[in-house]
Formats: sequence, C-alpha cells, structure tokens
Amino acid sequence: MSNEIVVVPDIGADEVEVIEICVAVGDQIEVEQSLVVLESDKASMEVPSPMAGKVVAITLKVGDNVSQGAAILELAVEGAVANSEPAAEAAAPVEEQSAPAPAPAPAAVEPAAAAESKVEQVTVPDLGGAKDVECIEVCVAVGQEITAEQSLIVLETDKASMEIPSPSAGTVVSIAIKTGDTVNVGDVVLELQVAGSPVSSAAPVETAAPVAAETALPSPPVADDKPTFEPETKVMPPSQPVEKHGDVYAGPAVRMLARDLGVDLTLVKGSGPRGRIAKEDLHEYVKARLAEPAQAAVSGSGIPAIPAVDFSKFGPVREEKLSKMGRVTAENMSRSWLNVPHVTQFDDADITELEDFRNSIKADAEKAGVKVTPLPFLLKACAAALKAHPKFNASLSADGQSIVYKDYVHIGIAVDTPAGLVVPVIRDVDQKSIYQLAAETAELGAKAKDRKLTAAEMQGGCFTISSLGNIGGTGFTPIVNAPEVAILGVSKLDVKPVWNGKEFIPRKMLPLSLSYDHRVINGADAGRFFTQLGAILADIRRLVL
Ligand code: CAO
Repeated sequence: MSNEIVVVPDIGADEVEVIEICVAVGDQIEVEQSLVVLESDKASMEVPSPMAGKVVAITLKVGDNVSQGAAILELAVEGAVANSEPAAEAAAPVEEQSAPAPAPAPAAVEPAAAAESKVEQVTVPDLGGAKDVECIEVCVAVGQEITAEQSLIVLETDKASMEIPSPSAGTVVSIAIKTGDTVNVGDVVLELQVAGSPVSSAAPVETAAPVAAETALPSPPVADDKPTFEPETKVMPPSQPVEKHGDVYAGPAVRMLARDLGVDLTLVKGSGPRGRIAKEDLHEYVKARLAEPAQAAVSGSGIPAIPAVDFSKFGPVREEKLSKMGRVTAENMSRSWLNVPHVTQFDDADITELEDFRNSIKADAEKAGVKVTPLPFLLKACAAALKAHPKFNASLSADGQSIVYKDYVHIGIAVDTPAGLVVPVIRDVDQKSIYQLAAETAELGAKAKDRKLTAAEMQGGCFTISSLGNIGGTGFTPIVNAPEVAILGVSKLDVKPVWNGKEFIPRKMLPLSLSYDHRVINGADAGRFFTQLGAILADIRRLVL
C-alpha cells in the first residue's frame, strides 16, 4: 500500500476552474473514474483517475483555478510499492500515469483545390494522441452558412468529448464525415466555401480526397490583377474537449450513460454549475420517468399532481388499499380520459312500446329460462346502429393515422362488482336473438360478480354499454373505453309527459347519453347514430328491416 498524488494532466489551457469534485474522502475509486471536472471559458473536461485506490485527501475545492501539475488528491493504492516519501513528492510519477485529457491542438486547413479555389478542406486537428475517435454528432449541413468557431462535429473518446470548431466563416459545400464514423488527425471533416467567395457549382466531394483541379473555383478579383494562387493555410482554433452543445451541457461519461439508457439529454435538467448535467441528474430523470405510469393513474402524465392532504387533521379517517382491479380501472379511466377528446350527447328514447312488448313476453322468457330486461334490446339496437354507422364500430390506429373498421359487432357491458368495474364482451351481438343475449348478459354478469371472467371474455369489444338503469339517475357522461370510439350510457327509465301535437301523454322515456371520440366521430355522425338508435328503440320492428 502506498499513497500517491494524482495531479492535473496536460489540459491544453493555462488556468482552468474546478467546477465539480466527483469523489469524496474515503471513496474507493476505480481506474478511469472521474475525479474532478475542470472548465475553461470554452470547455469543460473530466479528469479520470489513473489508478484504483482509496481517496485519502482532496487537495482542490470547487472554484479553485488550476493548471497542469496541480495536485488533485491523494490516493491510497493497494499493491503499489511502499513509498515512504511524502505524498506531494510522488506527484511526478503519478502524473506520468495520469490519463491525459485530449490535448487541444491546432489543426491545419488545407487547400481543397487548385490554387485559385476558395474552397477549403477542414481536417481533424491533433486529438492529443487519441486514435479512431468516434464522431457522435455532425452539427452542420451541406449548404449551411456557418461562422468562424461554430462547432462542426462532436468527437468522443471513452474519456472526453470535444467539439471541432470551424476555422473560418463560410458555406458548407460537402461533409465527409457522418455520425458513427471513426476519425483520426488529418481526416477531412468538410469542405467550406469561405465567406466572400462565390459558392461553387462544382459537385460536392464525397471523400476526404482533395477537390480535383477541374472543380476549382474562379479566383476573386485582386487589386494587382494577380491571381491568388497561394494555397490558404490557416490555423484552426484548438479542438475543445467540451460537453456543452446546444442546450446540453454534460460530461462524456454522462453522455455515454445517456446513450446507453436511451435518454435524450436535452430533456434532462442539469443541477451543476451553469446547468451542467451530472450523473445524478440523469438518474433522477430516469427514476422520474419510470415513476410516471404509476403517477398517471392518479394525476395523468404531465399534469400537476393533486397535492397530498392530511385528512386526519379534520377528523377520524380510515385508509383502504385499492384492489388490483380498482387500480387497473383507475389507470384505464385516466388513460382514456386523457387520450380521448370526449363529447357527450344526450337523448331520451321512447321505449313505451318496447316495454309493452317486453312485458308481453315475460312468461315465455321465463319458460325459456331467461329474464329479459331492457338491456338485450339495447344491445340489439346498438348492433344495428353500429352496422349502419361503421365509424362507431371502429378504432383509431395506434399512430393516429388511420381508422380500423371492424366487420364484427362485439359489445361490452359494464358490470359493477364488489372488486371493481369490469367489462365482459358479448360477441357477434348482431347475430344473436333477444333470448340468447338475455342469457349471455346474465351469465357474464354473474361470472363477473363471482370474479370468474377470463381475460378472453373481456377482450375484443367494439363498443360499450354502461347501464345504471336499475340504480337511478337522469343522465351521466360515460368515459369512452379506448381504443373503442364510443360508449352508451343508460339511465333510469321514467314516465314523462310527451306532447303528441294535441296533448301531453305519458310515455316511458329512457335517458341515454352517448360519449364519443371526437377525433373519429363528429357531432353530425353522432346525431345520425343517436337518431337511428332512438328510432329502433321506439319501434323494434325496425330491427327486421
Ligand atoms: N331503467 C329502469 N329499470 C331498469 C333499467 C333502466 N334503464 N335497466 C334495467 N332495469 C331494471 C330491470 O328491468 C330489472 O327490473 P326487474 O327485476 O323488475 O325486471 C332491474 O332493473 C335489474 O336489472 P339487472 O341489473 O338485473 O339486469 P340488466 O340486464 O339491466 O343489467 C348487468 C345486467 C350485468 C349489466 C347489471 O347487473 C349490472 O351490473 N349493472 C351495473 C352496471 C354498472 O355498474 N354500470 C356502471 C358503469 S360506470 O361507468
């Protein structure tokens, strides 16, 4: 065991500020783990540890200005040759082992074409010895006007990322590098029509090869009429090991982690100096995103949550956990409510004759072993209306770009059970008799209450009926059971006075409410569907038409 001093490596700048200390005294750290983040006015970089060990002391603090050779921290290194010398004296050997941050280096701009051309090739500058460096971003496009020092590409090693700035202002003629390419010093990044010279009509150069002489541009006129044949060679500003790009300000390790996790860093709020994104910010962001579905059940994504209230302050309370079914129902309701733009229309159907007929067949139905409520007639009438108005028997595709019409008519019925609301589905309602529908409704209703419904029995619905008729109420706005596009709410039948042109007569009126997805169904569609449904219920002989 020996104590080693880790020092600031060659950072390509005289003095830089310490903006973050990434470790603490007592931490056991690994080789290449980031120790500190340094920042100049143009760039920031993480300084990785050259060795594994335990942090004994930290010499720097946030806000210090440091330069190459400054001690960062003291590390107790296991297995190293015992060193009786004071830690500070061990700085030099440690420095040699330190993994240097990519040293900024001037890059040359080579003439891209014959001497009279003003198209310049911008090449990759010295990357501090790094080889086969990946291009993680191309920041400009062909035809784009750029300014001197504007970032052209972002390169990234496993230790640092750096933006390559443009040496001159001009128009991008061609780009030789794409995201994912690996590059080395001297590789052509792009060709630039420098500002002030006419844009070439020559074909863009696809490779790193210099522009062929025949594609040379005419020289701009010069005072002494001598052509400008001297090749232009400019020194490009140093490459900058920076992590600030667009709105994203993050270190290479954070960028790499974000890529691994598939996180768009522009969405992450940085808590570091000047909004720099730290690993913790990324972790917090991922945690928050993972928690979203659970939150959506109660508050809806992106919608401010209802603040927690301590109800016990106002009186005695009891708390009961929601059943699984209750939680699923809450989630489904929120999802439908938030995704579907709802409209609800109301109408009363005159079912006086239907009720007379239903009462007239009661004895027969009993003999057949079924109890006929208004519900089977509602199912049958809805099936006929759904067939006549296919938009109601449809779903919006998941990408919202098309409507899927269904050639079957399966209708769900909302059933209230002690465990929560379930929606068993009656298949091919259009092909079944009133007695069959009555039997199936009763059977599914009983199964629902006994929690014996299978998943298959609750799938495939095209439309839903939610009947509160035996409970009460004059109307309600049901929530569409997405991805279905409409739902019928049925309230309690009542005898109401109806004007027949001469007098008010008592009629059995059934209050109906139709909620629909306004992305698929407009008010006129709903009006026509509702009118037809009412007409069928008013005279069920229409079912045989
Ligand atoms: N108005 C007045 N009375 C009605 C009626 C209406 N709209 N609908 C049904 N009734 C009557 C029936 O005729 C029956 O009366 P009788 O016993 O005198 O014949 C009585 O109410 C009970 O009917 P029911 O509930 O047993 O049968 P149903 O076919 O109407 O409904 C089922 C079956 C399974 C849907 C029902 O049992 C059920 O669970 N209903 C609750 C639905 C629900 O909770 N919806 C909530 C949705 S929240 O979005």
